[in-house]
Amino acid sequence: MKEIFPTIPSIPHEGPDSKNPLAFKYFDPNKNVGDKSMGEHLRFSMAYWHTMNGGGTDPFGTVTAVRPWDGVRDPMELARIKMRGLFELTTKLQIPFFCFHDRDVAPAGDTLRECNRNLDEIVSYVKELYQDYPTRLLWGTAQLFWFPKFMHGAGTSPYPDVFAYAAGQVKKAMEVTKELDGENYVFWGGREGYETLLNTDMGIELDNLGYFLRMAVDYAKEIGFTGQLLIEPKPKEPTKHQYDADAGSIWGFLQEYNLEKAFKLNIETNHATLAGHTMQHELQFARTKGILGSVDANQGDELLGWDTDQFPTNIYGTTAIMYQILLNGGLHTGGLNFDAKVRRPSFTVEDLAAAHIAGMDAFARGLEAAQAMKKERALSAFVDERYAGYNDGIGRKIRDKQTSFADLEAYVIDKSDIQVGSGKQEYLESVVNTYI
Ligand code: XLS
Ligand code: NI
Ligand code: NI
Repeated sequence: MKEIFPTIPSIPHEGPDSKNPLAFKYFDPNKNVGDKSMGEHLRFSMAYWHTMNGGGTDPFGTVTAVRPWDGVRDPMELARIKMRGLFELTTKLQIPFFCFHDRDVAPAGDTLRECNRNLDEIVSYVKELYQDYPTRLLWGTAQLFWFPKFMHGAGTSPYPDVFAYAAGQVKKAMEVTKELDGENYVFWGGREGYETLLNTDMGIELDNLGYFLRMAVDYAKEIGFTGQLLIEPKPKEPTKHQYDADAGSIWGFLQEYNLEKAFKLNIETNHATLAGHTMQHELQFARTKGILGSVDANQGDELLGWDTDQFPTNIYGTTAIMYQILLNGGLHTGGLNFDAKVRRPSFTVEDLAAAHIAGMDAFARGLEAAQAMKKERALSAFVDERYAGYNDGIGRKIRDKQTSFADLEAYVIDKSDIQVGSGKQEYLESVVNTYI
């Protein structure tokens, strides 16, 4: 079969001294890190929408990317070439998974029935590609934000015809995800929010969104889809405000609609930044509540207030992410999906490969640093010590919820020696630096 990316070789591991841009310096899937191999820890995934469809456009300029399929006009032929391109590129990069939105991979039609027909054709093609390549589906999702009908939202649209269309579209996307053995299914509510409260009934919108997700849970059961359902938080962009703003707001929402057992979160670094949180905060919150499911691996620019979706190359960041993931006992069916795009001036196919390599190497280093930090209890020993007062005495009673305000008053009323310790923030920051 003729290669689609003949200039991209199978990427070798050459070690940190290599100057070859198309080689791994740190990522080595067979290397043992703790009780698992690096490949088992780092379940990387390629995002179809960025890597196959991204052209480098921005509000000020047209496509810059040069791609092997430039000039192919027939939309179904184009869809097939790009899909085969994805399988070839992921295999060469040793990326085991991919993710897609329904409308990324096959052209839309005038009706949902026509969209479904085009999608079915590509899904059978993916099944053929499964015979020749090892790449598999981490998650599928429905694209409920591009077309004009979704301008007011999908599950939160004021218009029932749009709500129904979105339900039909998600139904099909879930069927397809199951057919391709997808390990998870993602909901990202791009337009599930509002532009202005002057025209918005928040009560109807939130209730409808809760009901929409309830029907999705029921349908997953009905068709026997056993993958994990995930919600991806993001506070804004494209809308002014999105209801799934951050991990904390989703946790409250899930509990109100009795959905907290059915969903976990797919947490994206750049979305945490937009929410005014660190990625560690989002991951630690989700982990603490038992809903850390998967990660969209990218990074934002601290100086820019939008979703720049850059490849994750900041080792301090990947270390923090991998530390939380290790404390979570891994991501289970989840993975590290590069929801990231090359910069507009990085227009060559070599840039696509180099960008993924850069992200994979940064995560390899983050994993090793985090594993050492965890093993040597560099932070956890201090944290355990900090809360040790709750292990016995009055602290134990508080943890066991065996006190009243009157008991606690009696305990402290004559105490003159109330002691606290230092938080040692700067010291702990220096400890983390010794692992990076
Ligand atoms: C957009 C989101 C999107 C989801 C999938 O900001 O990150 O790409 O991951 O719909
Ligand atoms: Ni994402
Ligand atoms: Ni994003």
